[in-house]
Amino acid sequence: MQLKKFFSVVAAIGVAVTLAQAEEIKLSKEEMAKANKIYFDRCAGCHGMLRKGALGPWIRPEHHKGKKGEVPGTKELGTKALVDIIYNGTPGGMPGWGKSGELTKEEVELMAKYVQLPPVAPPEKSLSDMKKSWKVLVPVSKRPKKPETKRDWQNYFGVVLRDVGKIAIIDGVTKEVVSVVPSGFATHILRMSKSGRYMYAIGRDGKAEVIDLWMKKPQVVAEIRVCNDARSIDTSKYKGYEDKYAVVGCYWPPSIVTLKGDTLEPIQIVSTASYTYDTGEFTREARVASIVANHHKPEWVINIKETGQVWLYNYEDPRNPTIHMLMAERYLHDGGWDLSKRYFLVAANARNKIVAVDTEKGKIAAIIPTGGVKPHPGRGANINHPKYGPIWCTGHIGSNDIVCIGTDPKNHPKYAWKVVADIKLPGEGGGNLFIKTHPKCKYIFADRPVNPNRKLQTQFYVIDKKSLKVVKTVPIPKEYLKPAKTKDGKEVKARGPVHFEFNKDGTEVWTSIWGNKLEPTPILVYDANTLKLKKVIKDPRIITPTGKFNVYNTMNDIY
Ligand code: DHE
Repeated sequence: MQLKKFFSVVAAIGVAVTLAQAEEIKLSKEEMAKANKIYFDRCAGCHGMLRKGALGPWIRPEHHKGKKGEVPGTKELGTKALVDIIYNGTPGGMPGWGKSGELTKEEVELMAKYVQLPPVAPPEKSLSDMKKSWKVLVPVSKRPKKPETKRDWQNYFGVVLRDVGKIAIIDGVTKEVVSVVPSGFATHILRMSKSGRYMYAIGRDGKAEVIDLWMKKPQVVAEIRVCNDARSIDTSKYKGYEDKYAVVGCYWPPSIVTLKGDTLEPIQIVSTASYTYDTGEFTREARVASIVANHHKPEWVINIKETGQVWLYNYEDPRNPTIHMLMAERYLHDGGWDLSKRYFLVAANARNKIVAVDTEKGKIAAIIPTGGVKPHPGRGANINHPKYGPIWCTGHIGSNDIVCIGTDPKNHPKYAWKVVADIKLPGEGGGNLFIKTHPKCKYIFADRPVNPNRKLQTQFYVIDKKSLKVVKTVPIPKEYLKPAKTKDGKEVKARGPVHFEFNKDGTEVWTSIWGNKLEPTPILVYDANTLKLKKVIKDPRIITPTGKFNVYNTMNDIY
Protein backbone atom coordinates (compact mmCIF):
# COMPACT_ATOMS: atom_id res chain seq x y z
CA MET A 1 0.00 0.00 0.00
CA GLN A 2 1.35 3.46 -0.79
CA LEU A 3 2.25 5.39 2.32
CA LYS A 4 0.06 8.37 1.44
CA LYS A 5 -2.98 6.13 1.16
CA PHE A 6 -2.05 4.33 4.34
CA PHE A 7 -1.99 7.62 6.23
CA SER A 8 -5.25 8.78 4.70
CA VAL A 9 -6.94 5.57 5.90
CA VAL A 10 -5.49 6.06 9.33
CA ALA A 11 -6.68 9.68 9.36
CA ALA A 12 -10.10 8.79 8.01
CA ILE A 13 -10.81 6.47 10.86
CA GLY A 14 -9.92 9.19 13.28
CA VAL A 15 -6.98 7.63 15.01
CA ALA A 16 -5.03 9.87 17.34
CA VAL A 17 -1.50 8.73 16.75
CA THR A 18 -0.21 8.93 20.24
CA LEU A 19 1.86 6.65 22.36
CA ALA A 20 -0.20 7.60 25.35
CA GLN A 21 -2.95 5.30 24.07
CA ALA A 22 -0.69 2.28 24.09
CA GLU A 23 -2.46 -0.68 25.69
CA GLU A 24 -0.79 -3.69 27.18
CA ILE A 25 -1.05 -6.64 24.83
CA LYS A 26 -0.77 -10.19 26.07
CA LEU A 27 -1.37 -13.32 24.03
CA SER A 28 -1.46 -16.90 25.31
CA LYS A 29 0.90 -19.53 23.87
CA GLU A 30 -1.97 -20.97 21.77
CA GLU A 31 -3.02 -17.52 20.51
CA MET A 32 0.59 -16.74 19.59
CA ALA A 33 0.91 -20.01 17.64
CA LYS A 34 -2.33 -19.32 15.76
CA ALA A 35 -1.38 -15.71 15.01
CA ASN A 36 2.10 -16.77 13.83
CA LYS A 37 0.55 -19.20 11.39
CA ILE A 38 -1.90 -16.62 10.03
CA TYR A 39 0.87 -14.03 9.79
CA PHE A 40 3.40 -16.22 7.97
CA ASP A 41 0.75 -17.69 5.67
CA ARG A 42 -1.23 -14.57 4.79
CA CYS A 43 0.49 -11.33 5.75
CA ALA A 44 4.23 -11.90 5.36
CA GLY A 45 3.97 -11.96 1.55
CA CYS A 46 3.21 -8.21 1.46
CA HIS A 47 4.51 -6.94 4.81
CA GLY A 48 7.67 -9.07 4.94
CA MET A 49 8.66 -11.85 7.33
CA LEU A 50 10.27 -9.31 9.65
CA ARG A 51 7.32 -6.90 9.22
CA LYS A 52 9.55 -4.20 7.76
CA GLY A 53 7.25 -3.75 4.76
CA ALA A 54 7.60 -4.59 1.07
CA LEU A 55 4.53 -4.24 -1.13
CA GLY A 56 2.59 -3.37 2.03
CA PRO A 57 3.81 -0.97 4.72
CA TRP A 58 5.95 -1.41 7.82
CA ILE A 59 3.87 -3.01 10.62
CA ARG A 60 6.17 -3.15 13.63
CA PRO A 61 5.29 -1.73 17.06
CA GLU A 62 7.71 1.19 16.83
CA HIS A 63 7.44 4.35 14.75
CA HIS A 64 9.51 4.29 11.57
CA LYS A 65 11.26 7.10 9.76
CA GLY A 66 12.16 5.75 6.34
CA LYS A 67 13.19 7.15 2.98
CA LYS A 68 9.55 7.39 1.92
CA GLY A 69 8.50 9.28 5.04
CA GLU A 70 7.24 8.41 8.51
CA VAL A 71 5.10 5.41 9.36
CA PRO A 72 3.32 5.15 12.71
CA GLY A 73 4.15 2.06 14.74
CA THR A 74 1.34 -0.42 15.30
CA LYS A 75 1.44 0.43 19.00
CA GLU A 76 0.65 4.01 18.10
CA LEU A 77 -2.29 2.96 15.94
CA GLY A 78 -3.84 0.76 18.60
CA THR A 79 -6.18 -2.23 18.39
CA LYS A 80 -9.32 -0.41 17.25
CA ALA A 81 -7.72 1.18 14.19
CA LEU A 82 -5.86 -2.00 13.29
CA VAL A 83 -9.05 -4.07 13.52
CA ASP A 84 -10.68 -1.65 11.12
CA ILE A 85 -7.81 -1.88 8.61
CA ILE A 86 -7.53 -5.67 8.81
CA TYR A 87 -11.30 -6.21 8.66
CA ASN A 88 -12.15 -3.75 5.88
CA GLY A 89 -8.91 -3.47 3.91
CA THR A 90 -7.71 -0.22 2.39
CA PRO A 91 -7.99 1.58 -0.94
CA GLY A 92 -4.25 0.98 -1.44
CA GLY A 93 -4.82 -2.70 -2.09
CA MET A 94 -4.84 -4.38 1.34
CA PRO A 95 -7.56 -7.03 1.22
CA GLY A 96 -10.44 -6.78 3.69
CA TRP A 97 -9.70 -10.06 5.47
CA GLY A 98 -12.77 -9.88 7.68
CA LYS A 99 -15.08 -8.46 5.04
CA SER A 100 -14.22 -11.24 2.61
CA GLY A 101 -14.87 -13.90 5.24
CA GLU A 102 -11.27 -15.19 5.17
CA LEU A 103 -10.71 -14.32 8.82
CA THR A 104 -13.33 -14.41 11.55
CA LYS A 105 -13.92 -11.35 13.77
CA GLU A 106 -11.94 -13.07 16.54
CA GLU A 107 -9.04 -13.76 14.17
CA VAL A 108 -9.03 -10.14 12.99
CA GLU A 109 -8.88 -8.99 16.61
CA LEU A 110 -6.11 -11.48 17.34
CA MET A 111 -4.04 -10.19 14.41
CA ALA A 112 -4.62 -6.57 15.42
CA LYS A 113 -3.08 -7.41 18.79
CA TYR A 114 -0.33 -9.63 17.38
CA VAL A 115 1.10 -6.94 15.09
CA GLN A 116 1.55 -4.68 18.12
CA LEU A 117 3.97 -7.18 19.64
CA PRO A 118 7.60 -7.35 18.51
CA PRO A 119 8.08 -9.63 15.47
CA VAL A 120 9.08 -13.20 16.25
CA ALA A 121 12.02 -14.85 14.51
CA PRO A 122 10.70 -16.38 11.32
CA PRO A 123 11.23 -20.12 10.89
CA GLU A 124 14.37 -21.49 9.14
CA LYS A 125 14.53 -24.65 7.00
CA SER A 126 17.42 -26.98 6.30
CA LEU A 127 17.80 -29.54 3.53
CA SER A 128 16.99 -32.29 6.04
CA ASP A 129 13.88 -30.37 7.25
CA MET A 130 12.72 -30.26 3.64
CA LYS A 131 13.29 -33.97 3.20
CA LYS A 132 10.80 -34.70 5.98
CA SER A 133 8.01 -33.30 3.81
CA TRP A 134 9.24 -34.91 0.57
CA LYS A 135 6.87 -37.48 -0.94
CA VAL A 136 7.10 -39.35 -4.22
CA LEU A 137 3.47 -40.30 -4.64
CA VAL A 138 3.94 -42.15 -7.93
CA PRO A 139 7.46 -43.50 -8.51
CA VAL A 140 8.99 -42.71 -11.89
CA SER A 141 8.93 -46.42 -12.84
CA LYS A 142 5.12 -46.53 -12.35
CA ARG A 143 4.45 -43.44 -14.49
CA PRO A 144 3.27 -43.71 -18.11
CA LYS A 145 5.94 -44.23 -20.78
CA LYS A 146 3.87 -42.26 -23.29
CA PRO A 147 0.72 -40.10 -23.03
CA GLU A 148 -2.22 -42.23 -21.84
CA THR A 149 -4.74 -39.72 -23.12
CA LYS A 150 -6.06 -39.00 -26.61
CA ARG A 151 -6.66 -35.39 -25.64
CA ASP A 152 -4.27 -32.70 -26.92
CA TRP A 153 -2.54 -32.46 -23.54
CA GLN A 154 -0.23 -29.69 -24.76
CA ASN A 155 -3.37 -27.60 -25.06
CA TYR A 156 -4.36 -28.17 -21.42
CA PHE A 157 -4.71 -25.15 -19.19
CA GLY A 158 -3.54 -25.30 -15.60
CA VAL A 159 -5.69 -22.92 -13.56
CA VAL A 160 -4.67 -21.75 -10.09
CA LEU A 161 -7.58 -22.02 -7.63
CA ARG A 162 -5.83 -19.66 -5.28
CA ASP A 163 -7.76 -19.58 -2.04
CA VAL A 164 -8.66 -23.27 -1.97
CA GLY A 165 -5.06 -24.34 -2.70
CA LYS A 166 -5.91 -26.43 -5.76
CA ILE A 167 -5.17 -26.60 -9.47
CA ALA A 168 -7.73 -27.31 -12.17
CA ILE A 169 -6.53 -28.89 -15.39
CA ILE A 170 -8.85 -28.00 -18.22
CA ASP A 171 -8.86 -29.36 -21.77
CA GLY A 172 -8.28 -26.36 -24.07
CA VAL A 173 -10.25 -28.05 -26.87
CA THR A 174 -13.36 -29.43 -25.13
CA LYS A 175 -13.19 -27.07 -22.10
CA GLU A 176 -13.82 -30.05 -19.82
CA VAL A 177 -12.27 -30.06 -16.36
CA VAL A 178 -9.97 -33.07 -16.69
CA SER A 179 -8.67 -33.05 -13.13
CA VAL A 180 -8.56 -30.97 -9.95
CA VAL A 181 -5.49 -31.64 -7.82
CA PRO A 182 -4.46 -30.40 -4.38
CA SER A 183 -1.53 -28.01 -4.04
CA GLY A 184 0.10 -25.77 -1.42
CA PHE A 185 -1.60 -22.96 0.52
CA ALA A 186 -2.68 -20.04 -1.71
CA THR A 187 -1.09 -21.55 -4.80
CA HIS A 188 0.68 -18.86 -6.76
CA ILE A 189 1.99 -19.88 -10.20
CA LEU A 190 2.42 -22.84 -12.52
CA ARG A 191 5.28 -23.53 -14.90
CA MET A 192 5.90 -26.41 -17.33
CA SER A 193 8.93 -28.57 -17.97
CA LYS A 194 10.64 -28.21 -21.36
CA SER A 195 8.76 -31.23 -22.77
CA GLY A 196 5.52 -29.97 -21.25
CA ARG A 197 4.87 -33.33 -19.62
CA TYR A 198 5.37 -32.04 -16.10
CA MET A 199 3.45 -29.15 -14.62
CA TYR A 200 4.98 -27.54 -11.51
CA ALA A 201 3.06 -25.58 -8.90
CA ILE A 202 4.30 -23.41 -6.05
CA GLY A 203 2.24 -22.36 -3.05
CA ARG A 204 2.81 -19.34 -0.84
CA ASP A 205 3.68 -21.83 1.89
CA GLY A 206 6.73 -22.98 -0.10
CA LYS A 207 5.14 -26.30 -1.07
CA ALA A 208 6.00 -27.47 -4.58
CA GLU A 209 4.18 -30.16 -6.55
CA VAL A 210 4.82 -31.84 -9.86
CA ILE A 211 1.83 -33.06 -11.87
CA ASP A 212 2.17 -35.66 -14.62
CA LEU A 213 0.11 -34.56 -17.63
CA TRP A 214 0.68 -37.86 -19.46
CA MET A 215 -1.63 -39.64 -17.04
CA LYS A 216 -5.19 -40.21 -18.20
CA LYS A 217 -6.26 -38.15 -15.24
CA PRO A 218 -3.30 -35.92 -14.34
CA GLN A 219 -2.27 -36.13 -10.71
CA VAL A 220 0.40 -34.94 -8.33
CA VAL A 221 3.29 -37.41 -8.57
CA ALA A 222 5.67 -35.77 -6.07
CA GLU A 223 5.60 -32.96 -3.53
CA ILE A 224 7.88 -31.21 -1.06
CA ARG A 225 7.76 -28.16 1.19
CA VAL A 226 11.07 -26.43 0.56
CA CYS A 227 10.51 -23.22 2.53
CA ASN A 228 7.89 -21.23 4.41
CA ASP A 229 7.10 -18.61 1.84
CA ALA A 230 7.68 -18.78 -1.92
CA ARG A 231 6.43 -17.31 -5.17
CA SER A 232 8.41 -18.78 -8.06
CA ILE A 233 9.30 -22.08 -9.67
CA ASP A 234 10.82 -23.10 -12.99
CA THR A 235 12.67 -25.97 -14.62
CA SER A 236 15.82 -26.65 -16.64
CA LYS A 237 15.09 -26.00 -20.31
CA TYR A 238 18.52 -26.13 -21.98
CA LYS A 239 19.30 -28.94 -24.44
CA GLY A 240 20.46 -32.03 -22.59
CA TYR A 241 18.84 -30.87 -19.34
CA GLU A 242 15.20 -30.96 -20.44
CA ASP A 243 12.90 -31.87 -17.50
CA LYS A 244 15.98 -32.68 -15.38
CA TYR A 245 15.87 -30.06 -12.61
CA ALA A 246 13.34 -27.77 -10.98
CA VAL A 247 14.13 -24.64 -8.99
CA VAL A 248 12.10 -22.85 -6.33
CA GLY A 249 12.66 -19.21 -5.36
CA CYS A 250 11.83 -18.59 -1.71
CA TYR A 251 10.75 -15.44 0.08
CA TRP A 252 11.55 -17.07 3.44
CA PRO A 253 14.10 -18.35 4.22
CA PRO A 254 15.37 -16.24 1.31
CA SER A 255 16.94 -18.94 -0.82
CA ILE A 256 17.14 -20.86 -4.07
CA VAL A 257 16.36 -24.57 -3.84
CA THR A 258 17.28 -26.94 -6.67
CA LEU A 259 15.30 -30.18 -6.97
CA LYS A 260 15.28 -33.23 -9.19
CA GLY A 261 12.72 -32.53 -11.91
CA ASP A 262 10.76 -35.78 -11.80
CA THR A 263 10.85 -36.63 -8.07
CA LEU A 264 11.48 -33.21 -6.45
CA GLU A 265 14.28 -34.67 -4.36
CA PRO A 266 16.13 -31.65 -2.94
CA ILE A 267 19.67 -31.23 -4.28
CA GLN A 268 20.98 -27.87 -3.13
CA ILE A 269 19.98 -24.78 -1.17
CA VAL A 270 21.68 -21.41 -1.65
CA SER A 271 20.93 -18.43 0.58
CA THR A 272 20.19 -15.15 -1.19
CA ALA A 273 20.76 -12.95 1.89
CA SER A 274 23.26 -10.44 0.56
CA TYR A 275 24.12 -6.76 0.16
CA THR A 276 21.99 -4.19 -1.66
CA TYR A 277 23.50 -3.54 -5.08
CA ASP A 278 23.82 0.21 -4.52
CA THR A 279 24.32 1.07 -0.85
CA GLY A 280 25.91 -2.26 0.13
CA GLU A 281 23.62 -2.77 3.14
CA PHE A 282 23.26 -6.33 4.38
CA THR A 283 19.74 -7.60 3.74
CA ARG A 284 18.69 -10.80 5.47
CA GLU A 285 15.28 -10.76 3.84
CA ALA A 286 16.50 -10.71 0.21
CA ARG A 287 13.57 -12.50 -1.37
CA VAL A 288 13.61 -14.43 -4.63
CA ALA A 289 11.17 -12.93 -7.12
CA SER A 290 10.89 -14.12 -10.74
CA ILE A 291 12.87 -17.03 -12.16
CA VAL A 292 13.11 -17.84 -15.82
CA ALA A 293 14.87 -20.70 -17.58
CA ASN A 294 17.25 -19.72 -20.37
CA HIS A 295 16.60 -21.80 -23.51
CA HIS A 296 20.14 -21.08 -24.84
CA LYS A 297 22.30 -21.82 -21.78
CA PRO A 298 22.12 -24.17 -18.79
CA GLU A 299 21.11 -21.37 -16.48
CA TRP A 300 18.26 -19.71 -14.67
CA VAL A 301 17.82 -15.95 -14.49
CA ILE A 302 16.98 -15.37 -10.83
CA ASN A 303 15.89 -11.97 -9.58
CA ILE A 304 16.64 -11.04 -5.99
CA LYS A 305 14.06 -8.50 -4.96
CA GLU A 306 15.44 -6.34 -2.14
CA THR A 307 19.13 -6.35 -3.09
CA GLY A 308 18.35 -5.48 -6.70
CA GLN A 309 20.66 -8.21 -8.02
CA VAL A 310 20.06 -10.51 -10.97
CA TRP A 311 21.77 -13.89 -10.54
CA LEU A 312 22.60 -15.94 -13.62
CA TYR A 313 22.59 -19.36 -11.96
CA ASN A 314 24.35 -22.15 -13.86
CA TYR A 315 22.87 -25.57 -13.07
CA GLU A 316 25.23 -27.84 -15.06
CA ASP A 317 26.60 -29.18 -11.77
CA PRO A 318 23.73 -28.38 -9.37
CA ARG A 319 25.61 -29.34 -6.18
CA ASN A 320 28.37 -26.89 -7.21
CA PRO A 321 26.51 -24.11 -8.99
CA THR A 322 28.20 -21.06 -10.46
CA ILE A 323 26.46 -17.74 -9.96
CA HIS A 324 27.15 -14.69 -12.08
CA MET A 325 25.81 -11.69 -10.17
CA LEU A 326 24.61 -8.59 -11.96
CA MET A 327 23.93 -5.34 -10.13
CA ALA A 328 20.58 -4.07 -11.37
CA GLU A 329 17.90 -2.10 -9.51
CA ARG A 330 15.34 -2.46 -6.68
CA TYR A 331 12.83 -4.14 -6.05
CA LEU A 332 13.06 -6.73 -8.78
CA HIS A 333 9.72 -8.45 -9.24
CA ASP A 334 8.13 -10.05 -12.32
CA GLY A 335 9.24 -10.11 -15.94
CA GLY A 336 9.53 -11.97 -19.23
CA TRP A 337 11.59 -12.61 -22.34
CA ASP A 338 11.79 -10.31 -25.34
CA LEU A 339 10.79 -11.74 -28.72
CA SER A 340 14.31 -13.16 -29.42
CA LYS A 341 14.57 -14.71 -25.91
CA ARG A 342 18.00 -13.14 -25.51
CA TYR A 343 16.90 -10.33 -23.20
CA PHE A 344 14.98 -10.80 -19.98
CA LEU A 345 13.00 -7.72 -18.94
CA VAL A 346 12.17 -7.42 -15.27
CA ALA A 347 10.37 -4.75 -13.25
CA ALA A 348 12.28 -2.84 -10.56
CA ASN A 349 9.05 -1.68 -8.99
CA ALA A 350 10.41 0.53 -6.22
CA ARG A 351 12.20 2.65 -8.81
CA ASN A 352 9.62 2.53 -11.62
CA LYS A 353 12.14 1.04 -14.01
CA ILE A 354 12.58 -1.98 -16.24
CA VAL A 355 15.91 -3.81 -16.22
CA ALA A 356 16.90 -5.49 -19.51
CA VAL A 357 19.29 -8.39 -18.90
CA ASP A 358 21.40 -9.54 -21.85
CA THR A 359 21.61 -13.25 -21.09
CA GLU A 360 23.91 -13.94 -24.06
CA LYS A 361 26.63 -11.58 -22.83
CA GLY A 362 25.78 -11.93 -19.13
CA LYS A 363 25.37 -8.16 -18.74
CA ILE A 364 22.75 -5.57 -17.95
CA ALA A 365 21.80 -4.17 -21.37
CA ALA A 366 19.85 -1.19 -20.01
CA ILE A 367 17.79 0.14 -17.13
CA ILE A 368 14.82 2.05 -18.45
CA PRO A 369 12.54 4.43 -16.49
CA THR A 370 9.01 3.60 -17.65
CA GLY A 371 7.36 6.91 -16.80
CA GLY A 372 4.58 4.98 -15.01
CA VAL A 373 4.10 3.98 -11.37
CA LYS A 374 4.90 0.43 -10.18
CA PRO A 375 5.50 -1.50 -13.39
CA HIS A 376 3.90 -4.96 -13.22
CA PRO A 377 4.49 -6.83 -16.47
CA GLY A 378 3.46 -10.37 -15.48
CA ARG A 379 5.53 -11.75 -18.31
CA GLY A 380 4.83 -8.76 -20.54
CA ALA A 381 3.63 -8.75 -24.15
CA ASN A 382 5.83 -8.90 -27.26
CA ILE A 383 5.05 -7.24 -30.58
CA ASN A 384 6.94 -7.22 -33.86
CA HIS A 385 5.96 -3.69 -34.77
CA PRO A 386 6.12 -2.36 -38.36
CA LYS A 387 7.88 0.84 -37.25
CA TYR A 388 9.72 0.03 -34.01
CA GLY A 389 10.63 -3.59 -34.70
CA PRO A 390 10.48 -6.02 -31.76
CA ILE A 391 9.08 -4.27 -28.69
CA TRP A 392 8.03 -5.53 -25.25
CA CYS A 393 5.24 -3.96 -23.20
CA THR A 394 4.38 -3.75 -19.51
CA GLY A 395 1.43 -2.45 -17.52
CA HIS A 396 1.54 -0.63 -14.15
CA ILE A 397 -0.32 -1.12 -10.88
CA GLY A 398 -0.09 2.50 -9.78
CA SER A 399 -0.84 4.35 -13.01
CA ASN A 400 -2.77 3.97 -16.26
CA ASP A 401 0.23 3.38 -18.50
CA ILE A 402 0.86 0.40 -20.73
CA VAL A 403 4.39 1.16 -21.85
CA CYS A 404 6.26 -0.46 -24.74
CA ILE A 405 10.06 -0.57 -25.00
CA GLY A 406 12.24 -1.28 -28.08
CA THR A 407 14.25 -4.50 -27.64
CA ASP A 408 16.29 -4.83 -30.84
CA PRO A 409 19.59 -2.90 -30.59
CA LYS A 410 20.96 -4.63 -33.70
CA ASN A 411 18.34 -3.77 -36.31
CA HIS A 412 16.41 -0.97 -34.61
CA PRO A 413 19.08 0.83 -32.54
CA LYS A 414 17.15 4.12 -32.58
CA TYR A 415 14.37 2.58 -30.48
CA ALA A 416 16.35 0.08 -28.42
CA TRP A 417 15.81 0.41 -24.67
CA LYS A 418 13.58 3.45 -25.16
CA VAL A 419 9.91 3.84 -24.36
CA VAL A 420 8.35 3.94 -27.83
CA ALA A 421 4.71 4.04 -26.75
CA ASP A 422 2.75 4.96 -23.64
CA ILE A 423 -0.77 3.67 -24.07
CA LYS A 424 -3.17 5.19 -21.53
CA LEU A 425 -5.93 3.07 -20.09
CA PRO A 426 -9.14 5.14 -19.78
CA GLY A 427 -10.30 6.65 -16.48
CA GLU A 428 -8.28 7.03 -13.28
CA GLY A 429 -6.70 4.78 -10.69
CA GLY A 430 -4.28 2.40 -12.46
CA GLY A 431 -4.85 -1.11 -11.14
CA ASN A 432 -3.59 -3.18 -14.06
CA LEU A 433 -1.97 -6.48 -13.07
CA PHE A 434 -1.52 -8.44 -16.28
CA ILE A 435 -1.26 -7.99 -20.01
CA LYS A 436 -0.94 -10.79 -22.53
CA THR A 437 -0.72 -11.42 -26.24
CA HIS A 438 0.10 -14.22 -28.69
CA PRO A 439 2.14 -13.87 -31.90
CA LYS A 440 -0.94 -14.84 -33.96
CA CYS A 441 -3.27 -12.32 -32.30
CA LYS A 442 -3.50 -8.67 -33.33
CA TYR A 443 -4.39 -7.51 -29.82
CA ILE A 444 -2.91 -7.17 -26.35
CA PHE A 445 -5.36 -7.79 -23.50
CA ALA A 446 -5.12 -5.87 -20.21
CA ASP A 447 -6.98 -6.41 -16.92
CA ARG A 448 -7.46 -3.96 -14.03
CA PRO A 449 -8.62 -5.96 -11.01
CA VAL A 450 -7.13 -3.63 -8.42
CA ASN A 451 -8.65 -0.42 -9.76
CA PRO A 452 -10.96 0.99 -7.04
CA ASN A 453 -13.67 1.97 -9.55
CA ARG A 454 -16.15 -0.87 -10.00
CA LYS A 455 -16.79 -0.16 -13.68
CA LEU A 456 -13.10 0.06 -14.58
CA GLN A 457 -12.33 -3.03 -12.48
CA THR A 458 -14.93 -5.20 -14.14
CA GLN A 459 -14.00 -4.73 -17.77
CA PHE A 460 -10.94 -5.57 -19.78
CA TYR A 461 -9.07 -3.52 -22.32
CA VAL A 462 -8.08 -4.42 -25.85
CA ILE A 463 -5.02 -2.76 -27.38
CA ASP A 464 -4.31 -2.88 -31.10
CA LYS A 465 -0.72 -4.04 -31.62
CA LYS A 466 -0.19 -1.85 -34.70
CA SER A 467 -1.73 1.47 -33.68
CA LEU A 468 -0.74 0.90 -30.02
CA LYS A 469 -4.10 2.28 -28.87
CA VAL A 470 -6.91 0.94 -26.71
CA VAL A 471 -9.49 0.05 -29.34
CA LYS A 472 -12.14 -1.57 -27.17
CA THR A 473 -13.20 -2.08 -23.59
CA VAL A 474 -15.11 -5.27 -22.89
CA PRO A 475 -17.39 -5.24 -19.81
CA ILE A 476 -17.93 -8.56 -18.05
CA PRO A 477 -21.64 -9.52 -18.17
CA LYS A 478 -23.25 -8.73 -14.79
CA GLU A 479 -24.48 -12.30 -14.29
CA TYR A 480 -20.85 -13.42 -13.75
CA LEU A 481 -20.16 -10.76 -11.13
CA LYS A 482 -22.92 -11.60 -8.66
CA PRO A 483 -21.87 -11.06 -5.02
CA ALA A 484 -21.40 -14.02 -2.68
CA LYS A 485 -22.69 -14.06 0.92
CA THR A 486 -20.53 -14.46 4.03
CA LYS A 487 -21.66 -16.53 7.04
CA ASP A 488 -22.98 -13.39 8.72
CA GLY A 489 -25.05 -12.52 5.65
CA LYS A 490 -22.82 -9.81 4.19
CA GLU A 491 -22.49 -9.55 0.43
CA VAL A 492 -18.98 -9.77 -1.02
CA LYS A 493 -18.37 -8.72 -4.59
CA ALA A 494 -16.13 -10.66 -6.93
CA ARG A 495 -13.33 -8.57 -8.40
CA GLY A 496 -13.30 -8.28 -12.13
CA PRO A 497 -11.37 -10.37 -14.62
CA VAL A 498 -7.78 -11.22 -13.76
CA HIS A 499 -4.92 -12.54 -15.93
CA PHE A 500 -5.18 -13.81 -19.51
CA GLU A 501 -3.89 -16.83 -21.32
CA PHE A 502 -4.19 -17.92 -24.94
CA ASN A 503 -4.92 -21.37 -26.24
CA LYS A 504 -2.20 -23.21 -28.14
CA ASP A 505 -2.95 -21.77 -31.56
CA GLY A 506 -3.64 -18.24 -30.31
CA THR A 507 -7.28 -18.12 -31.45
CA GLU A 508 -8.86 -17.90 -27.99
CA VAL A 509 -8.06 -15.81 -24.95
CA TRP A 510 -9.13 -16.99 -21.48
CA THR A 511 -9.70 -14.81 -18.45
CA SER A 512 -11.24 -15.61 -15.07
CA ILE A 513 -13.39 -13.82 -12.53
CA TRP A 514 -11.41 -13.28 -9.35
CA GLY A 515 -14.03 -14.23 -6.79
CA ASN A 516 -13.70 -15.28 -3.18
CA LYS A 517 -13.70 -18.58 -1.38
CA LEU A 518 -17.43 -18.44 -0.74
CA GLU A 519 -18.60 -19.30 -4.24
CA PRO A 520 -17.31 -20.58 -7.59
CA THR A 521 -16.63 -18.02 -10.34
CA PRO A 522 -16.32 -18.71 -14.05
CA ILE A 523 -13.54 -18.78 -16.61
CA LEU A 524 -14.53 -16.83 -19.71
CA VAL A 525 -13.25 -17.87 -23.12
CA TYR A 526 -13.24 -15.16 -25.80
CA ASP A 527 -12.54 -15.39 -29.50
CA ALA A 528 -9.19 -13.57 -29.66
CA ASN A 529 -10.07 -11.84 -32.94
CA THR A 530 -13.80 -11.11 -32.86
CA LEU A 531 -13.76 -10.61 -29.04
CA LYS A 532 -17.02 -12.61 -28.78
CA LEU A 533 -17.61 -14.58 -25.59
CA LYS A 534 -17.40 -18.17 -26.89
CA LYS A 535 -17.70 -20.26 -23.76
CA VAL A 536 -18.23 -19.87 -20.04
CA ILE A 537 -16.54 -22.58 -18.00
CA LYS A 538 -18.44 -23.05 -14.75
CA ASP A 539 -17.81 -25.81 -12.29
CA PRO A 540 -18.54 -26.07 -8.56
CA ARG A 541 -14.85 -26.88 -8.02
CA ILE A 542 -13.60 -23.74 -9.77
CA ILE A 543 -13.22 -21.36 -6.85
CA THR A 544 -10.98 -18.27 -6.98
CA PRO A 545 -9.48 -18.99 -10.40
CA THR A 546 -6.56 -16.55 -10.91
CA GLY A 547 -3.47 -17.52 -12.97
CA LYS A 548 -4.07 -19.59 -16.12
CA PHE A 549 -1.24 -21.35 -17.90
CA ASN A 550 -1.54 -23.06 -21.26
CA VAL A 551 0.92 -25.95 -21.41
CA TYR A 552 2.28 -25.24 -24.89
CA ASN A 553 2.60 -21.47 -24.41
CA THR A 554 4.21 -21.83 -20.98
CA MET A 555 6.74 -24.51 -21.99
CA ASN A 556 7.79 -22.35 -24.94
CA ASP A 557 7.48 -18.94 -23.23
CA ILE A 558 5.02 -17.56 -25.76
CA TYR A 559 3.65 -14.16 -24.79
FE1 DHE B 1 2.07 -12.82 -8.11
C1 DHE B 1 3.84 -13.79 -10.92
C2 DHE B 1 4.97 -12.22 -6.48
C3 DHE B 1 0.31 -11.41 -5.54
C4 DHE B 1 -0.83 -13.81 -9.57
N1 DHE B 1 4.03 -12.88 -8.65
C5 DHE B 1 4.56 -13.34 -9.84
C6 DHE B 1 6.00 -13.34 -9.74
C7 DHE B 1 6.31 -12.90 -8.48
C8 DHE B 1 5.08 -12.62 -7.79
C9 DHE B 1 7.70 -12.74 -7.90
C10 DHE B 1 6.95 -13.77 -10.84
C11 DHE B 1 7.12 -15.27 -10.81
C12 DHE B 1 7.99 -15.81 -11.93
O1 DHE B 1 7.78 -15.44 -13.10
O2 DHE B 1 8.89 -16.62 -11.65
N2 DHE B 1 2.54 -11.93 -6.32
C13 DHE B 1 3.79 -11.79 -5.85
C14 DHE B 1 3.77 -11.15 -4.55
O3 DHE B 1 4.75 -10.97 -3.79
C15 DHE B 1 2.42 -10.62 -4.35
C16 DHE B 1 2.46 -9.15 -4.74
C17 DHE B 1 1.87 -10.61 -2.95
C18 DHE B 1 1.63 -11.94 -2.31
O4 DHE B 1 1.27 -11.97 -1.15
O5 DHE B 1 1.83 -12.98 -2.93
C19 DHE B 1 1.66 -11.38 -5.45
N3 DHE B 1 0.09 -12.63 -7.65
C20 DHE B 1 -0.41 -12.02 -6.55
C21 DHE B 1 -1.85 -12.10 -6.52
O6 DHE B 1 -2.61 -11.70 -5.59
C22 DHE B 1 -2.28 -12.68 -7.81
C23 DHE B 1 -2.89 -11.55 -8.65
C24 DHE B 1 -3.33 -13.78 -7.72
C25 DHE B 1 -2.83 -15.07 -7.17
O7 DHE B 1 -3.25 -16.11 -7.66
O8 DHE B 1 -2.03 -15.07 -6.25
C26 DHE B 1 -0.94 -13.10 -8.40
N4 DHE B 1 1.59 -13.63 -9.93
C27 DHE B 1 0.34 -14.02 -10.29
C28 DHE B 1 0.40 -14.68 -11.58
C29 DHE B 1 1.74 -14.66 -11.99
C30 DHE B 1 2.47 -14.00 -10.93
C31 DHE B 1 -0.80 -15.24 -12.34
C32 DHE B 1 2.33 -15.25 -13.28
C33 DHE B 1 2.03 -14.42 -14.47
C34 DHE B 1 2.32 -15.13 -15.78
O9 DHE B 1 1.57 -14.87 -16.73
O10 DHE B 1 3.27 -15.90 -15.85
